[in-house]
Amino acid sequence: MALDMRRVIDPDTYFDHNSPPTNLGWAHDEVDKFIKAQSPDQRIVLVTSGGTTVPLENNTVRFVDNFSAGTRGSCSAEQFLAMGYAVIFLYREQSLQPFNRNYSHNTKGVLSFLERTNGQIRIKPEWEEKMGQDLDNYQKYTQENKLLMVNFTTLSDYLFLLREVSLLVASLGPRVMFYLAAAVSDFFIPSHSLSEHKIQSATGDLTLHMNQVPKFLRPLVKNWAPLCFIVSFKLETDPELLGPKARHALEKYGHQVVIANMLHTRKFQVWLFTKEEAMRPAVIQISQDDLDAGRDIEQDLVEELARRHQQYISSTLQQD
Ligand code: PAZ
Repeated sequence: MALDMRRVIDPDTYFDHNSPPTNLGWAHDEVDKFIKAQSPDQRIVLVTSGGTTVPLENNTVRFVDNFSAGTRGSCSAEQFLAMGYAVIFLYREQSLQPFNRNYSHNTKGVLSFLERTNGQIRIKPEWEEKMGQDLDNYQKYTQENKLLMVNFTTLSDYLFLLREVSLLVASLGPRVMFYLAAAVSDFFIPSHSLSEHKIQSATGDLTLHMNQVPKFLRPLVKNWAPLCFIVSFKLETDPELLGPKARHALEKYGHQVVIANMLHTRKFQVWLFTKEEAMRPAVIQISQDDLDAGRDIEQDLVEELARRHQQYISSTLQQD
Protein backbone atom coordinates (compact mmCIF):
# COMPACT_ATOMS: atom_id res chain seq x y z
CA MET A 1 0.00 0.00 0.00
CA ALA A 2 1.52 3.36 -1.05
CA LEU A 3 0.37 6.60 0.57
CA ASP A 4 0.34 9.77 -1.50
CA MET A 5 -0.19 12.71 0.88
CA ARG A 6 -0.52 16.12 -0.76
CA ARG A 7 -2.72 19.22 -1.24
CA VAL A 8 -3.53 21.46 1.69
CA ILE A 9 -7.09 22.77 2.10
CA ASP A 10 -8.31 25.42 4.53
CA PRO A 11 -10.50 24.65 7.58
CA ASP A 12 -13.67 26.30 6.21
CA THR A 13 -13.43 24.31 2.99
CA TYR A 14 -13.09 21.18 5.10
CA PHE A 15 -16.40 21.82 6.90
CA ASP A 16 -18.13 22.69 3.62
CA HIS A 17 -17.17 19.36 2.09
CA ASN A 18 -17.64 16.90 4.94
CA SER A 19 -20.77 15.75 6.76
CA PRO A 20 -21.30 16.53 10.45
CA PRO A 21 -21.67 13.65 12.95
CA THR A 22 -25.18 12.54 13.93
CA ASN A 23 -24.59 13.62 17.57
CA LEU A 24 -23.67 17.24 16.68
CA GLY A 25 -27.10 18.69 17.55
CA TRP A 26 -27.27 16.65 20.77
CA ALA A 27 -23.74 17.75 21.71
CA HIS A 28 -24.60 21.42 21.06
CA ASP A 29 -27.64 21.28 23.36
CA GLU A 30 -25.88 19.31 26.12
CA VAL A 31 -22.79 21.53 26.17
CA ASP A 32 -24.98 24.63 26.18
CA LYS A 33 -26.97 23.28 29.18
CA PHE A 34 -23.75 22.17 30.90
CA ILE A 35 -22.04 25.56 30.73
CA LYS A 36 -25.22 27.40 31.77
CA ALA A 37 -25.41 25.13 34.86
CA GLN A 38 -21.95 26.29 36.07
CA SER A 39 -21.36 29.12 38.54
CA PRO A 40 -19.80 32.32 37.11
CA ASP A 41 -16.30 31.59 38.41
CA GLN A 42 -16.28 27.84 37.68
CA ARG A 43 -13.14 26.73 35.80
CA ILE A 44 -13.98 24.48 32.87
CA VAL A 45 -11.72 22.20 30.82
CA LEU A 46 -12.35 20.56 27.49
CA VAL A 47 -10.35 17.32 27.49
CA THR A 48 -9.99 15.58 24.13
CA SER A 49 -8.94 11.94 24.22
CA GLY A 50 -8.32 8.91 22.02
CA GLY A 51 -7.46 8.62 18.32
CA THR A 52 -9.47 9.65 15.28
CA THR A 53 -10.24 7.27 12.42
CA VAL A 54 -10.03 8.09 8.73
CA PRO A 55 -12.46 5.90 6.74
CA LEU A 56 -11.38 4.45 3.41
CA GLU A 57 -14.95 3.75 2.29
CA ASN A 58 -18.28 5.55 2.74
CA ASN A 59 -19.82 2.28 3.91
CA THR A 60 -16.83 1.85 6.16
CA VAL A 61 -15.22 -1.55 6.50
CA ARG A 62 -11.63 -0.25 6.65
CA PHE A 63 -10.10 2.83 8.18
CA VAL A 64 -6.73 4.32 9.14
CA ASP A 65 -6.50 4.82 12.90
CA ASN A 66 -4.38 7.09 15.08
CA PHE A 67 -2.63 5.64 18.09
CA SER A 68 -4.13 6.53 21.49
CA ALA A 69 -5.73 4.34 24.14
CA GLY A 70 -7.23 7.36 25.91
CA THR A 71 -5.21 6.82 29.09
CA ARG A 72 -3.86 10.37 29.18
CA GLY A 73 -7.25 11.94 28.58
CA SER A 74 -9.37 9.78 30.91
CA CYS A 75 -6.89 9.91 33.76
CA SER A 76 -6.44 13.68 33.34
CA ALA A 77 -10.22 14.19 33.36
CA GLU A 78 -10.36 12.50 36.78
CA GLN A 79 -7.57 14.77 38.04
CA PHE A 80 -9.22 17.92 36.72
CA LEU A 81 -12.47 16.95 38.45
CA ALA A 82 -10.59 16.32 41.71
CA MET A 83 -9.09 19.83 41.36
CA GLY A 84 -12.54 21.41 41.10
CA TYR A 85 -12.85 21.76 37.32
CA ALA A 86 -16.00 21.05 35.33
CA VAL A 87 -14.96 18.69 32.53
CA ILE A 88 -16.25 18.27 28.99
CA PHE A 89 -14.73 14.97 27.87
CA LEU A 90 -14.60 14.64 24.08
CA TYR A 91 -13.46 11.07 23.52
CA ARG A 92 -13.15 8.37 20.92
CA GLU A 93 -15.92 5.82 21.30
CA GLN A 94 -14.59 2.60 22.92
CA SER A 95 -11.48 4.32 24.28
CA LEU A 96 -10.81 4.73 28.01
CA GLN A 97 -13.30 6.75 30.04
CA PRO A 98 -12.87 8.42 33.44
CA PHE A 99 -13.72 6.19 36.43
CA ASN A 100 -14.30 3.20 34.14
CA ARG A 101 -10.78 2.90 32.71
CA ASN A 102 -9.57 0.31 35.23
CA TYR A 103 -12.46 -2.07 34.49
CA SER A 104 -13.26 -1.76 30.78
CA HIS A 105 -9.62 -2.31 29.72
CA ASN A 106 -8.28 -4.18 32.74
CA THR A 107 -4.72 -5.35 32.01
CA LYS A 108 -4.92 -8.03 34.73
CA GLY A 109 -7.49 -9.96 32.70
CA VAL A 110 -11.12 -9.83 31.64
CA LEU A 111 -13.48 -9.36 34.62
CA SER A 112 -10.54 -10.11 36.94
CA PHE A 113 -12.10 -7.82 39.58
CA LEU A 114 -14.99 -10.31 40.03
CA GLU A 115 -15.21 -13.70 41.74
CA ARG A 116 -17.89 -16.28 42.45
CA THR A 117 -18.36 -17.19 46.12
CA ASN A 118 -21.08 -19.63 47.19
CA GLY A 119 -22.76 -19.21 43.82
CA GLN A 120 -22.84 -15.40 44.17
CA ILE A 121 -20.87 -13.06 41.88
CA ARG A 122 -19.08 -10.41 43.93
CA ILE A 123 -16.31 -7.87 43.69
CA LYS A 124 -12.98 -9.20 44.95
CA PRO A 125 -12.16 -7.64 48.34
CA GLU A 126 -8.93 -6.04 46.99
CA TRP A 127 -10.96 -4.15 44.37
CA GLU A 128 -13.80 -3.00 46.59
CA GLU A 129 -12.34 0.25 47.86
CA LYS A 130 -11.14 1.49 44.46
CA MET A 131 -14.36 0.50 42.70
CA GLY A 132 -16.47 2.11 45.40
CA GLN A 133 -14.52 5.35 45.03
CA ASP A 134 -14.81 5.31 41.25
CA LEU A 135 -18.55 4.64 41.39
CA ASP A 136 -19.15 7.37 44.00
CA ASN A 137 -17.04 9.88 42.09
CA TYR A 138 -18.67 9.13 38.74
CA GLN A 139 -22.17 9.46 40.22
CA LYS A 140 -21.29 12.58 42.20
CA TYR A 141 -19.69 14.44 39.28
CA THR A 142 -22.41 13.58 36.78
CA GLN A 143 -25.22 14.44 39.22
CA GLU A 144 -23.51 17.73 40.10
CA ASN A 145 -23.20 18.54 36.39
CA LYS A 146 -19.42 18.55 36.53
CA LEU A 147 -18.77 15.87 33.90
CA LEU A 148 -20.17 15.74 30.40
CA MET A 149 -19.04 13.07 27.94
CA VAL A 150 -19.31 13.49 24.16
CA ASN A 151 -18.01 10.82 21.81
CA PHE A 152 -16.51 10.81 18.32
CA THR A 153 -15.16 8.15 16.00
CA THR A 154 -13.88 9.69 12.77
CA LEU A 155 -11.62 12.65 12.14
CA SER A 156 -14.59 14.50 10.68
CA ASP A 157 -16.75 13.84 13.79
CA TYR A 158 -13.94 15.13 15.96
CA LEU A 159 -13.38 18.34 14.00
CA PHE A 160 -17.06 19.25 13.82
CA LEU A 161 -17.50 18.58 17.54
CA LEU A 162 -14.32 20.46 18.48
CA ARG A 163 -15.49 23.54 16.56
CA GLU A 164 -19.00 23.35 18.06
CA VAL A 165 -17.79 23.02 21.65
CA SER A 166 -15.10 25.70 21.17
CA LEU A 167 -17.60 28.24 19.89
CA LEU A 168 -19.94 27.50 22.80
CA VAL A 169 -17.34 27.78 25.58
CA ALA A 170 -15.43 30.69 24.02
CA SER A 171 -17.63 33.34 25.64
CA LEU A 172 -16.51 32.15 29.09
CA GLY A 173 -13.01 33.36 28.22
CA PRO A 174 -9.88 32.72 30.32
CA ARG A 175 -11.52 30.36 32.81
CA VAL A 176 -11.78 27.72 30.09
CA MET A 177 -8.83 25.43 29.41
CA PHE A 178 -8.45 23.30 26.28
CA TYR A 179 -6.44 20.12 26.95
CA LEU A 180 -6.05 18.61 23.50
CA ALA A 181 -4.67 15.14 24.22
CA ALA A 182 -6.52 13.35 21.39
CA ALA A 183 -4.33 11.91 18.63
CA VAL A 184 -5.72 13.52 15.50
CA SER A 185 -4.87 12.31 12.02
CA ASP A 186 -2.75 14.60 9.83
CA PHE A 187 -4.09 12.99 6.64
CA PHE A 188 -7.52 12.15 5.31
CA ILE A 189 -9.43 11.16 2.18
CA PRO A 190 -12.02 13.80 1.17
CA SER A 191 -15.55 12.40 1.12
CA HIS A 192 -15.93 12.96 -2.64
CA SER A 193 -12.91 10.70 -3.27
CA LEU A 194 -14.11 7.88 -1.02
CA SER A 195 -15.15 4.58 -2.47
CA GLU A 196 -18.89 4.12 -1.81
CA HIS A 197 -18.58 0.40 -1.04
CA LYS A 198 -15.96 -1.93 0.35
CA ILE A 199 -12.76 -1.68 -1.72
CA GLN A 200 -12.29 -4.95 -3.59
CA SER A 201 -9.01 -6.86 -3.56
CA ALA A 202 -9.51 -8.37 -7.03
CA THR A 203 -7.64 -5.47 -8.68
CA GLY A 204 -4.45 -6.11 -6.67
CA ASP A 205 -2.44 -3.63 -4.57
CA LEU A 206 -4.13 -0.58 -3.10
CA THR A 207 -2.73 2.96 -3.53
CA LEU A 208 -4.23 5.67 -1.33
CA HIS A 209 -4.19 9.39 -2.05
CA MET A 210 -4.55 11.26 1.23
CA ASN A 211 -4.87 15.01 1.60
CA GLN A 212 -3.30 16.93 4.43
CA VAL A 213 -5.79 17.82 7.18
CA PRO A 214 -5.98 21.61 7.63
CA LYS A 215 -4.27 22.83 10.82
CA PHE A 216 -7.28 23.41 13.08
CA LEU A 217 -5.22 24.77 15.93
CA ARG A 218 -4.89 28.01 13.98
CA PRO A 219 -8.63 28.91 13.80
CA LEU A 220 -9.14 27.50 17.31
CA VAL A 221 -6.58 29.88 18.82
CA LYS A 222 -7.24 32.88 16.57
CA ASN A 223 -11.01 32.74 15.97
CA TRP A 224 -12.98 30.12 17.83
CA ALA A 225 -11.72 30.57 21.40
CA PRO A 226 -9.08 33.34 21.41
CA LEU A 227 -9.32 34.18 25.14
CA CYS A 228 -9.13 30.62 26.47
CA PHE A 229 -6.06 28.86 27.90
CA ILE A 230 -5.00 26.38 25.27
CA VAL A 231 -2.78 23.34 25.84
CA SER A 232 -1.89 21.17 22.87
CA PHE A 233 0.10 17.93 22.78
CA LYS A 234 2.93 16.88 20.50
CA LEU A 235 3.76 13.19 20.13
CA GLU A 236 6.94 12.08 18.35
CA THR A 237 9.00 8.92 18.01
CA ASP A 238 12.26 10.61 16.89
CA PRO A 239 13.79 12.42 19.90
CA GLU A 240 15.60 14.87 17.59
CA LEU A 241 12.28 16.21 16.35
CA LEU A 242 10.38 16.61 19.62
CA GLY A 243 11.80 19.95 20.87
CA PRO A 244 11.90 21.69 17.46
CA LYS A 245 8.36 20.58 16.61
CA ALA A 246 6.98 21.70 19.99
CA ARG A 247 8.66 25.13 19.61
CA HIS A 248 7.42 25.40 16.05
CA ALA A 249 3.81 24.75 17.16
CA LEU A 250 4.07 27.46 19.85
CA GLU A 251 5.45 30.01 17.39
CA LYS A 252 3.00 29.12 14.65
CA TYR A 253 -0.22 29.13 16.68
CA GLY A 254 0.71 31.42 19.60
CA HIS A 255 -1.17 29.46 22.26
CA GLN A 256 -0.16 28.96 25.88
CA VAL A 257 1.40 25.47 26.32
CA VAL A 258 2.65 22.58 24.21
CA ILE A 259 3.13 19.32 26.07
CA ALA A 260 5.70 17.20 24.30
CA ASN A 261 5.97 13.44 24.80
CA MET A 262 7.68 10.45 23.22
CA LEU A 263 5.62 7.41 22.29
CA HIS A 264 7.52 4.92 24.45
CA THR A 265 8.09 7.10 27.52
CA ARG A 266 4.83 9.06 27.58
CA LYS A 267 3.69 7.50 30.86
CA PHE A 268 6.93 8.58 32.63
CA GLN A 269 8.06 11.88 31.14
CA VAL A 270 6.56 14.95 29.50
CA TRP A 271 7.97 18.43 28.75
CA LEU A 272 6.00 21.67 29.05
CA PHE A 273 6.92 24.20 26.38
CA THR A 274 5.77 27.80 26.74
CA LYS A 275 6.90 31.01 25.04
CA GLU A 276 9.02 31.89 28.10
CA GLU A 277 10.44 28.37 28.47
CA ALA A 278 10.87 27.48 24.81
CA MET A 279 14.55 26.51 25.21
CA ARG A 280 14.32 25.15 28.76
CA PRO A 281 10.98 23.38 29.03
CA ALA A 282 9.82 22.22 32.46
CA VAL A 283 10.02 18.43 32.83
CA ILE A 284 7.48 16.32 34.66
CA GLN A 285 8.50 12.75 35.33
CA ILE A 286 7.73 9.75 37.50
CA SER A 287 9.53 6.40 37.94
CA GLN A 288 8.49 2.85 37.06
CA ASP A 289 8.11 2.25 40.82
CA ASP A 290 5.71 5.19 41.04
CA LEU A 291 3.72 3.77 38.14
CA ASP A 292 3.64 0.28 39.70
CA ALA A 293 2.40 1.83 42.94
CA GLY A 294 -0.58 3.26 41.03
CA ARG A 295 0.74 6.80 40.58
CA ASP A 296 -0.05 8.42 37.23
CA ILE A 297 2.02 11.19 35.69
CA GLU A 298 -1.25 13.01 34.97
CA GLN A 299 -1.58 13.85 38.69
CA ASP A 300 1.51 16.08 38.53
CA LEU A 301 0.81 17.29 35.01
CA VAL A 302 -2.74 18.43 35.74
CA GLU A 303 -1.68 20.05 39.02
CA GLU A 304 0.99 22.06 37.21
CA LEU A 305 -1.38 23.08 34.40
CA ALA A 306 -4.10 24.11 36.86
CA ARG A 307 -1.50 26.31 38.60
CA ARG A 308 -0.50 27.93 35.31
CA HIS A 309 -4.13 28.30 34.29
CA GLN A 310 -4.85 30.15 37.56
CA GLN A 311 -1.95 32.52 36.84
CA TYR A 312 -3.35 33.11 33.36
CA ILE A 313 -6.81 33.90 34.77
CA SER A 314 -5.30 36.30 37.33
CA SER A 315 -3.14 38.04 34.74
CA THR A 316 -6.07 38.57 32.37
CA LEU A 317 -8.19 39.93 35.28
CA GLN A 318 -5.41 42.45 36.08
CA GLN A 319 -5.42 43.64 32.48
CA ASP A 320 -9.18 44.41 32.60
O1 PAZ B 1 -4.06 8.03 24.96
P1 PAZ B 1 -2.70 7.55 25.38
O2 PAZ B 1 -2.49 7.76 26.85
O3 PAZ B 1 -2.42 6.15 24.94
O4 PAZ B 1 -1.63 8.46 24.61
C1 PAZ B 1 -1.59 9.85 24.85
C2 PAZ B 1 -1.04 10.59 23.64
C3 PAZ B 1 0.36 10.12 23.36
C4 PAZ B 1 -1.93 10.33 22.43
C5 PAZ B 1 -1.04 12.11 24.01
O5 PAZ B 1 -0.22 12.34 25.09
C6 PAZ B 1 -0.59 12.97 22.82
O6 PAZ B 1 0.56 13.22 22.63
N1 PAZ B 1 -1.55 13.44 22.02
C7 PAZ B 1 -1.28 14.22 20.81
C8 PAZ B 1 -0.82 13.31 19.70
C9 PAZ B 1 -0.46 14.05 18.45
O7 PAZ B 1 0.66 14.62 18.36
O8 PAZ B 1 -1.30 14.06 17.55
